[in-house]
Amino acid sequence: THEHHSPTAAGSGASATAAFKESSTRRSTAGSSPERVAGIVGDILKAIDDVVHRHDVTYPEYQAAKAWLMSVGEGGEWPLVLDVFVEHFVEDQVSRSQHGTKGSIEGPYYLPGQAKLSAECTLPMRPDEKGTPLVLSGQVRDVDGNPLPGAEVDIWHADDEGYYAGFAPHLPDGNLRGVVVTDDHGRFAIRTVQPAPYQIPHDGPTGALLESAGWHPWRPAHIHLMVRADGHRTITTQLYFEAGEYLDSDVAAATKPELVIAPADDGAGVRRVTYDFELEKD
Ligand code: MBD
Ligand code: FE
Repeated sequence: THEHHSPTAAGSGASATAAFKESSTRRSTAGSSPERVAGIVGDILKAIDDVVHRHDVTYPEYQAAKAWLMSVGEGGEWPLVLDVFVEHFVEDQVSRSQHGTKGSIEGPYYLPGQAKLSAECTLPMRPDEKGTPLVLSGQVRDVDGNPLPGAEVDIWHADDEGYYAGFAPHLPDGNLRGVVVTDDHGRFAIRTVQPAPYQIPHDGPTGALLESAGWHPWRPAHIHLMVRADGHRTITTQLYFEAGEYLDSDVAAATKPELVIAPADDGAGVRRVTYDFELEKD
């Protein structure tokens, strides 16, 4: 195990909470009318009512749920709980009206303002960064096939031990994160290392829930991306690895067959793969 430098749920949760609150684009209200709020919240409460009746929920169970919800807040685990258990429902709904590359959830560990990198680049990493070298290359295009030069491929992923920079105290800021700008042909080639499967922090209330329900805490190895181009709808997505462990049992239910890549060894110990992104106009 790597417990000697494992970030605690409370530690990474506090960082994720702070990062979310700092992001100016999320501070704006959703702009929903009172009718819409009443409709949505009213239906959530009705759904809870339905569950209470169907499962004949008892007072001790209600009190346990109440205590758990309070501990999630106290432990700073709301970003984790919501992004693991709820975000995929919203992403699925939104993606029904989105053309081009399939999206996936953002999760709790995006950090804006990373180093801008040229189209052919190596992600910032430690000199002794562990993990199989991986080169992800491709092209960003609009849905009509026109290349998008100057598009941004904002990429972040866990290291070979499954930890994210900014959410694990032993990692340097910006490690395995970057904003890659596509060249005149909309192309990019990013050298990095293969991420490991990710175990969500399980020493806090989220872990206690997983344990109580008999669910495992793993996400398959994945690379997060946010692909932006002027005048186009940003795609937030993730790429997964063929035959990867937990592909079919992602605790965050965020995999899609279209997002599974199959890097091949180039004979020199580097795994290479191509993935193109298609953005629709906004
Ligand atoms: C992650 O790395 C992640 O992608 C999600 C969705 C939840 C927790 C950790
Ligand atoms: Fe992740």
